Amino acid sequence: MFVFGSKGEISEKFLPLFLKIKKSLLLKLYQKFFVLLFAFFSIQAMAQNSFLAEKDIAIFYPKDFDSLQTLPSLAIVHPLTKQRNLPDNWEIQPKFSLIDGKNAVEINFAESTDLYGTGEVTGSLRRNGREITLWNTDNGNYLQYNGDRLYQSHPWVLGVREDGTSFGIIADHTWKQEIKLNHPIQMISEGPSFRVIVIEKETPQEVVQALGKLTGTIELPPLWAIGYQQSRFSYYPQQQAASIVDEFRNRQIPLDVLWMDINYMDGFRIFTFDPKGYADPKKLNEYLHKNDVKSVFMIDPGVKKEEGYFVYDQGTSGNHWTLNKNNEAFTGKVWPGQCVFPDYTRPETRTWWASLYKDFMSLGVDGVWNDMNEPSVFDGTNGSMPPDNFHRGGGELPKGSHLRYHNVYGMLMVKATREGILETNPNKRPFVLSRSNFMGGQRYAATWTGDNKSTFDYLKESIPMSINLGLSGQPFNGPDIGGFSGDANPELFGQWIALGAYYPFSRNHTSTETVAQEPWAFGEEIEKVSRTAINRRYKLLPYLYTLFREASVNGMPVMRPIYFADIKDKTLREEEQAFLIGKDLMIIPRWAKNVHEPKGNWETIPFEKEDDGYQSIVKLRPGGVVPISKIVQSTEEYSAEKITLLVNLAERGKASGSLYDDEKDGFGYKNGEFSLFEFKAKRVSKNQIKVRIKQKEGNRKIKQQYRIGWVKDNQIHYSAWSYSNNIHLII
Ligand code: NBV
Repeated sequence: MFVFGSKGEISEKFLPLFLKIKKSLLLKLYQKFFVLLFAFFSIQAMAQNSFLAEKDIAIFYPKDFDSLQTLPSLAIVHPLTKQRNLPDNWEIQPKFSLIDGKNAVEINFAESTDLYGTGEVTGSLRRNGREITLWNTDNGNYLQYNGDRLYQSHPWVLGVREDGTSFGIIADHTWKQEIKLNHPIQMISEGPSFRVIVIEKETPQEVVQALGKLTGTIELPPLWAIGYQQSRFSYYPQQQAASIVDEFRNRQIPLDVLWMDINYMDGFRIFTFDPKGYADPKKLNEYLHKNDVKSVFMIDPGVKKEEGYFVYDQGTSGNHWTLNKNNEAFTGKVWPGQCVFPDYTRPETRTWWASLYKDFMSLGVDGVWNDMNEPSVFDGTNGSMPPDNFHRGGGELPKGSHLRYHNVYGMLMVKATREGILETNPNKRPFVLSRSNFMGGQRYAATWTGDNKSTFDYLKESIPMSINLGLSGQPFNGPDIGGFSGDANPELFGQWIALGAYYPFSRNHTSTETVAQEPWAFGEEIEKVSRTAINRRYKLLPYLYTLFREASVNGMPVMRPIYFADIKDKTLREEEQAFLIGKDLMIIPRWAKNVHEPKGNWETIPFEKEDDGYQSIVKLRPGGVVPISKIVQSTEEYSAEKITLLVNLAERGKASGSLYDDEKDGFGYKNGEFSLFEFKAKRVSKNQIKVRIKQKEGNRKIKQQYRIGWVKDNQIHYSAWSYSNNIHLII
């Protein structure tokens, strides 16, 4: 390599040495030998275009693979170097081909396999037969394209075979593509040929964890981001925003976050405030904080094209805009009128974008909501930028067309947003919510499923959507509770909030000019239903936080499909009304009919004495121990110092669970400032159980009181509170 130049000739540096020998014949022979050696290895490399990067992870390269066209991967963060040859019996063998002249891959699989994943798409949980286009699209009410393309792209398929063994397939590129889940599966790109990654494991849970390892997991969110959140397009003026918080506090309905939609801006100019309605955002944030509520403000990517507006001026002088095919800044219409759009593929542009958050965050803003980042362009090609727009790239990213980078526009935006927030508040965990994203984007932002509608169908559909996002690597997601467009009604809202308390991301949001959707907006009965549902979420905080921690460590979704409870039971594979939260709780919405429940004695947790007819049925897995706490009005008040352990013994008389706790925010946990407790319950005699509590990980010590809540035959039997590590209960 060092001796020979690119064509096999001796490099100049070494020539004098060889000339000294003065044996030109020898030289020629020597040269030939290396050329032959080189050719031999090249042929080897061609033949070995697939290999194992890990025991159960195979990589397949097409023959004409040109790494510059698809790499570096924006999804994969784990190194994929060759460890071993692909074994002969490797089952899932992608076949590279051309379909209608497009670069594609075809994958055969056993007929009886159930397919899931493919990210954010409408429709049923089981994806077999679906044809999905990966082209991030602002698709209000999911009406266009039959709901087959939405705001995010996940070139990812999870296959669960009859016996539960599972595989995962990644088409590792960002170009526009189609996934046809037929026999065979076809992944058809509008770009050049691409590599394919295949994961092969014993269970779907292991496949999803491997996906987390390859594409990264969420960063642990601040605890407040797991609380209940209230939003609307838009609370205006800021006094109204403050009064919403007052209502929550006066009515004793827990609340953690209030959201500020675009109307807070001055003429929709990002990073500005409306001088009339939001003249003093700092004061609003202070008021919210005084009431233990955090604020999240919206920032869109479209920058108003207007000289004298500081964001436009800075971006123009920094040359930050995405270019059109004529090499000029692309302009398109969004909320503020004619806009230009940052080219987030440029590292300099990301740094500049991040810097904009400094003054913004210092007003006491707690989190950022990045909307419209597909990007949505009202008068653009199919509602976005034309595919022949041009991104300049930089650093490791090559330059390329919008056809290549469209699907990661939002992802690169939120990467920069997150960095900006972190620079301003280095000791706080950033929280970013993004509408658009790409596989792996869970590393930077949580998501919601965009503009749904206030109808029962959308409520129902939210469950398989959220589950599949979780199965595609994004555990921190949820829809607009109550529905975005159209008017909710008391019945619908009651049902929705009673379910929404269990979404990983639990936020009520509605559009402008729809009926109000705060929990009290539908009368006393539904206010009570809402309070009960939200109270339940706060009771479950210790369990939920533990699940978010798990998601951040190993990529397991928070919301899981019922079939995760028993992967061999084929009757569970299509269940999409009920779902699991973690592995121990099953949530059955009140309207669900003919639910396929997993076998075994799942005990219903009787949370309240009276049944209001709306609350979801929550069942505890036989063998599960779930930590719950008392109701608090905000996570600020929460503490893991007094915990009830709900126990449902498995047939063999045992159960186990865990609890994660830390400072709620900040990065101390990365240095061991956290506690992870393990609970082991055991039947001592027919009427007697004991639970042993042990700190398994972390250096944080807290003084804790526990009690057992033995869930049995629709009742909870409580022990006395105790500071001991061994608690007994006799009933
Ligand atoms: O910013 C306004 C809305 C927002 O409320 C919604 O959540 C986003 O999905 N936004 C879309 C812009 C257009 C809505 C018609």
